[in-house]
Amino acid sequence: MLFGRSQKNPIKIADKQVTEWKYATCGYCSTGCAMEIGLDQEGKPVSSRGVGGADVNRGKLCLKGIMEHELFASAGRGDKPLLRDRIDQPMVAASWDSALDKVADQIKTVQQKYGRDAMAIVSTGQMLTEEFYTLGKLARGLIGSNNYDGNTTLCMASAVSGYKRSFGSDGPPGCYADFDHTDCLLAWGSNLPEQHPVIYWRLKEAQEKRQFPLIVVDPRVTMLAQNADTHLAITPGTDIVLQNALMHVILNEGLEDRDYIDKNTNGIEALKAEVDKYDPTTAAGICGIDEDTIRVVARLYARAKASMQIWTMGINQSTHGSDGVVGINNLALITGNIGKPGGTSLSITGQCNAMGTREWSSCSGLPNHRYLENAQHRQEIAEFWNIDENFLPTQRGLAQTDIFRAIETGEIKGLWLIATNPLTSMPNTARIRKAMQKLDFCVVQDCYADTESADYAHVFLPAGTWAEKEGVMTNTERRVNMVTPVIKPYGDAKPDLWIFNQLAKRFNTHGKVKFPASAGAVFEEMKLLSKGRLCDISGMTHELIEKSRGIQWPYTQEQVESGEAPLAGGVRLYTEAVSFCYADGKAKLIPLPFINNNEIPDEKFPIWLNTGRLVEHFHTRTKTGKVGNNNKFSPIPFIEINPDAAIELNVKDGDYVRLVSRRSDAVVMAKYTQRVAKNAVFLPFHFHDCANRLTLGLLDPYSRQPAYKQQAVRIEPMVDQQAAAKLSMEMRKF
Ligand SMILES: Nc1nc2c(c(=O)[nH]1)N[C@H]1C(S)=C(S)[C@@H](COP(=O)(O)OP(=O)(O)OC[C@H]3O[C@@H](n4cnc5c(=O)[nH]c(N)nc54)[C@H](O)[C@@H]3O)O[C@H]1N2
Ligand SMILES: Nc1nc2c(c(=O)[nH]1)N[C@H]1C(S)=C(S)[C@@H](COP(=O)(O)OP(=O)(O)OC[C@H]3O[C@@H](n4cnc5c(=O)[nH]c(N)nc54)[C@H](O)[C@@H]3O)O[C@H]1N2
Ligand code: SF4
Ligand SMILES: [Mo]
Repeated sequence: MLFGRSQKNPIKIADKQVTEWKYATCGYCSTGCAMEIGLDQEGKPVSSRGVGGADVNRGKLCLKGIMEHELFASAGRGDKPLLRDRIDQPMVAASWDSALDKVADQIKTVQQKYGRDAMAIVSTGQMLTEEFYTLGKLARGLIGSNNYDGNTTLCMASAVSGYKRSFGSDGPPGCYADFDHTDCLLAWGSNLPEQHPVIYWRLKEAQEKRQFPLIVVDPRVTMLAQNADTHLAITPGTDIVLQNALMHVILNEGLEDRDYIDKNTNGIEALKAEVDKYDPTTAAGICGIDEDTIRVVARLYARAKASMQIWTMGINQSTHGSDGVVGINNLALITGNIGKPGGTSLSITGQCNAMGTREWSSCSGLPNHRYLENAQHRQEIAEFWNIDENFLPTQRGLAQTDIFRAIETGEIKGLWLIATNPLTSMPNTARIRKAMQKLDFCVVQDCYADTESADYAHVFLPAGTWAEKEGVMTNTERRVNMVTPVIKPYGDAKPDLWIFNQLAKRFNTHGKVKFPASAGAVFEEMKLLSKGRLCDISGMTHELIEKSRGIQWPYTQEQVESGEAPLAGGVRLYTEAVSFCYADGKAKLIPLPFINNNEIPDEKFPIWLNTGRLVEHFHTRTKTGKVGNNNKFSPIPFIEINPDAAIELNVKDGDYVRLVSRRSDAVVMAKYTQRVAKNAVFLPFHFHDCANRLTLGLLDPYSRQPAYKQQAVRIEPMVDQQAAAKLSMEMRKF
């Protein structure tokens, strides 16, 4: 039999007639792939390609990046400002001036009536860094609401909090090049091949050359787990038990790095006393990993010359999220695996510029990792911005998740959402919907007008997106890279930076605070504020960043002037002895007692519900839901279900089922796979009125991040499959 197309003419790919390529950094995930967008003769974006000379991706892109040029003119883009007085009225088109006037007036009204903090601002990890910095100046310096935070609370907050607790500062210490030096890689709750495909490619390439062991901790057989040497299918929410048990073995078998511990850390005695309670036999009973495997993994990790850990949402999105990060850092510190090639604890970040917002947005503090709680930091920033120091609060306000609770209680009356879609992304949709209905005033600033959250807006501000704008983004490995304006914003949409600057004029009536108009000028201002700090970018310029295809911070002016600047910037942090950010330069070892406080399956709700992502979709599908070749892969919501469980329930592969939690229900298709255990299902969270109708969202006490990955549901078969299919379709907006 003949396979292939030998009897036919070869496939011809139509020439896209690209006449110019323009530089950008991908606007989806935090890998930070350098890319170029091809424009045809009319200046229309027609193609995307990876940049060969870029250190991150070396010419590669994944299936989201490769189709990213299709976004600019995709369905649902906002093309003009929209207004209404009440949310049960239709929106009407308005001029920019009247929309911005209304936003400024309403913010002032809410603040006068209910107090400054009654106006909350919720931002994102998906704007450019210059925009983050400018919004921070406006929010903290002029509007003066302390209830200003970002969707990063749903995402990176546990990592930030864990880094701060262990090392005294935020800032991932490692880089992708660590894969080329490591002798052992331990990955916690991270599915690189689907969520960071190009980081995975870097890992795979390194592994093929040097054959180091890959150990994956994940309750589900993810694509990364399928490629692992050892897969530890952990009981959901028990990672710190496993971490404590690994440390138990290491400390009791003398496998720790005593010299490193003595020189660089505080707290080994208290840590040892706690982990002594987690012998492998006891731990196995809680975390579900057998005791011998725990011992083998502990020895592998501790004996390797350089060991690396990475993690993503399987750790962060838990009631023990911050502790899980500290546990990873503890393991790294007791074995001396920080700041050396291949020895690191690297948080894989999420959104394209999750790092930029951590560094510069002032969301939970002040620019460049400064704290509101620190008097000197407040003084420095007040002086630099030319505002009264007493205008700044002395303690951070509410985190994003607490802001929605304060709307419920009436403490917050106004909400400005910027590049985030909480109606789909927050846990317990019904509760969020009710909260949104309580607001006196809501403004949504988004590049799409058809988001579920825009349904609750009094004003909609259409923003330019990604490469319709100019500025920088920082990726997982602290690499700052450029986005250049490839095309002008869609319709009458405007860059977020322009919107912030126009609003600033309406609050800055005496012109005391300077708001530079161009991204380049904003960047120059940020450089001044970064000098001498951990995140020093004073040696960078937009031009140099583009020429280098991205530069890692720290990258100082002194290094550049003395000719000592490494080409790619600061590859690793904490490379010197006692260089941590606590006053004595030492890192903290912190004991982590385990308290099981998750919603655990029981008789009524016997199945673990795990939620997460698919390679073809991004978040709430405002973007990938509109790109044919992304949406086609999974246009409808589904669960992964173990065939043994399905057969017992009389559910066939492809049947629609009803998932019921203590919050609500959702109708989804059942897909058979042995990737999930018999007592668990996996549900992608990308679809509106689906996964997050069911989630509980208990919060981590330190980071206030929701536990999206652990909750209990039951599965109900549905008799009328046609009606079920219709229901499932109707639940989605697009
Ligand atoms: N294609 C695509 N890529 C993306 C995104 C996207 O939406 N689509 N989003 C980006 C963003 S913002 C983020 S934050 C990242 C997220 O990237 P990842 O965190 O890699 O993705 P998730 O699917 O959310 O969750 C990762 C894994 O956590 C596991 N997990 C669940 N419970 C536990 C547990 O108790 N312990 C452990 N150890 N693991 C557990 C899940 O089974 C899942 O496989 O992806 C980024 N990249
Ligand atoms: N059940 C469950 N829920 C989850 C998760 C999970 O794993 N499970 N993961 C959580 C995580 S890690 C994250 S990061 C969140 C993401 O949650 P969200 O941030 O709410 O989701 P997005 O769809 O990314 O929303 C971003 C919005 O910004 C808009 N946008 C994009 N670019 C621009 C721009 O340049 N300017 C402006 N103004 N708008 C822009 C998009 O159109 C979109 O509406 O979801 C969280 N929710
Ligand atoms: S791996 Fe991430 S940054 Fe790279 S092309 Fe894919 S979505 Fe974009
Ligand atoms: Mo995220």
